[in-house]
Amino acid sequence: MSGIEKKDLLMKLGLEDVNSGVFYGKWSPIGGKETITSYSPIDGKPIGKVTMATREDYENVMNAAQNSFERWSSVPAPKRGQVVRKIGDELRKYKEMLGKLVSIEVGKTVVEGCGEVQEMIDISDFAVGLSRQLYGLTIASEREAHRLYEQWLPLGPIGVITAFNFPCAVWAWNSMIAATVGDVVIWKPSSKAVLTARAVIEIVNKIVMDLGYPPIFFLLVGRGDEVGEWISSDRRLPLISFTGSVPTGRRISENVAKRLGRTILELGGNNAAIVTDKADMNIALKGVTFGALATTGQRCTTTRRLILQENVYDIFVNRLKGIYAKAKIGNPLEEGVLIGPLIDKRAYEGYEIAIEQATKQGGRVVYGGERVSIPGLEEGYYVKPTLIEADLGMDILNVETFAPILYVLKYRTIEEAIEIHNSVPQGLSSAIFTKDLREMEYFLSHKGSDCGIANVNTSTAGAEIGGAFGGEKETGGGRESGSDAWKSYMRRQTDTINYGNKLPLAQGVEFKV
Ligand code: UN1
Repeated sequence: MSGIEKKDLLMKLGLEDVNSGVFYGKWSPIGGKETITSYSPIDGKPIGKVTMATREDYENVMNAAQNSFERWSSVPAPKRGQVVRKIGDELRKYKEMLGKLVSIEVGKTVVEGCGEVQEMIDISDFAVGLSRQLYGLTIASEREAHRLYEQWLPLGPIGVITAFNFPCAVWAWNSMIAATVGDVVIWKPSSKAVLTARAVIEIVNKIVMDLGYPPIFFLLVGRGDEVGEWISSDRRLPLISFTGSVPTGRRISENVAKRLGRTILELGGNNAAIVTDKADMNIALKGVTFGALATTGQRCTTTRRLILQENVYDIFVNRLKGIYAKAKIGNPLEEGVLIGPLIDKRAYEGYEIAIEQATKQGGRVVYGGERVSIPGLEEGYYVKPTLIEADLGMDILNVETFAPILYVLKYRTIEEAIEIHNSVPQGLSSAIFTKDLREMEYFLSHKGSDCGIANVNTSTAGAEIGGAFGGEKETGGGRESGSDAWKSYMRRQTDTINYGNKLPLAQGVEFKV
C-alpha cells in the first residue's frame, strides 16, 4: 500500500496526526498531553499519535459513564437491540476500511483484518436476537401462594481491557453484549492498537448519539500500569473483562478481587492439536497450518503444540515442512501473503529466546528459526514459521510465546496423547484430528481435553462467535461472546412474591410471635 493510500484511509477514518485518546461523549481536548505513537509493524513507521488519559480525563469518563448508565439501562432491551442492529449495519459499511486499518496497525493480513470486523458484525447480529431473549427462570415455590423467579438486571458501567492481536473483535464481543443487556462500556485498548480503537469508538458512538441516546462506549487510552490500575481498582466498575497475558491478568484479577468485584479473564493459551493415525491427513495439515500460522502465531487460539501419533509422525512433519516452505511471508496488505510481521521488536526477542531455550532443552529446529528481511520493509520483524521437534518435560512447552513456533511431540496411545495435551498450565483451545469415533469421544469426554474449547477435525483457532469463548486453568475461566455469556454482564436477582394472606416460612420453620 502506498503512503498516499495509507494517508487517505487514515483521513477517511478521522485519524489525523495527533488524536484524542479519550472519549466521554466528546473527545477530550488534546493540548499538552502525553501521547502514544502507533507504529505499523509492517514497516516500523509511525502512523499516528493518540493522547493518553490524565486522571482528570478518567474522572470525566467515569462521571459520563455513570450518567449514561442511568439512562441507557432504562431503555427497554429490544430497543437497545435496535441500536445494536444499526451499529452492525454501520460496521458492514466500514468492513474493508477498518479491516485494512487493523492490518496496517497490527500486521495481520487484510483478509484476517476484514474477518475480524466480520466478527464484530456477527456478534452485533447475535446481540440483536439476544435483546429479545433476556429471560429468567420461574421456579416452583415450596410455599403456598408464592411465586419464585429470577430476573437479570443491568450491572453498571463495565471496564474492558483488550490486547493488540484482536484490536476490535474482542472489544465487540464484550461491548455488543454489554450494551444490549443495558451496561455501558469503558474501553482501555492495547497501546499498540490505539488508532483502531479510536476509529471504532467514533463509528459506533455516532450511531448511538444520532439516535438520541447518550454515549455508551467510552475510551481511555493510556499505559496499562496506570489506566489499567485505575480501572481495575475502581469500585464504580462492577465488572472488568480483561484479555491479555497471565501475569497481567493475575494483577488485574488481584486488584478486582481486593474490592470483591467481578472479572472475565481471557488469558494465555498453549493450544495443542492431536493428529492420530486415523486422521484425514489433508484436513489435519490444513487445520494445523491455519492454527499455527494465522495472525503470525499471535492468536490466543494459535496451535503451539502438535501431538502426532508415531505412525504418522515422519510423513506429517515432512508434509508440514513443505507447506511452511511455500507459505508466503511479507507485506500483509499484499494479496497471497499468509504471514505478516510480528507486532514489534519485543515480540521478535520473545521468538528468539523461545527458540534458544527450546534448543538448550534438547529441542531440534527442523524448519525456520530465523528472521526474514523483506525488501523495503527492513524495519519490520518478519520471521520464518518454525517447527521444533520437542521431548516431553521440556520447560518451554509450558510457555505461551506469541510467535509462529510449533513444538512437535510424538505419542503412541490416545491416553498418552491426552496426558501430553493436558500437561500445560493453560487451557484455552484444543483439537483432535481423527475419523475414529472412539478417539473423538474420548477427547471430548471428562477424561479428554481440559480446555474451554475442544474441536474435532478443525483448527484450535478460528472460533465462531455463537459459542462461549474462553478457557480453564491459567486461561482464567472467563467466557465471552455467544451462548449464555451475557449472564456475566448482568446481575441476577432471585425474587419471592407472597400473594397469599398468610406468611408461611421456608423449610417449614415456625416463628411464633
Ligand atoms: C484471541 O486471540 O484473543 O478463535 C481471539 C479465534 C478468533 C478469536 C481469537 N475468532 O481464533
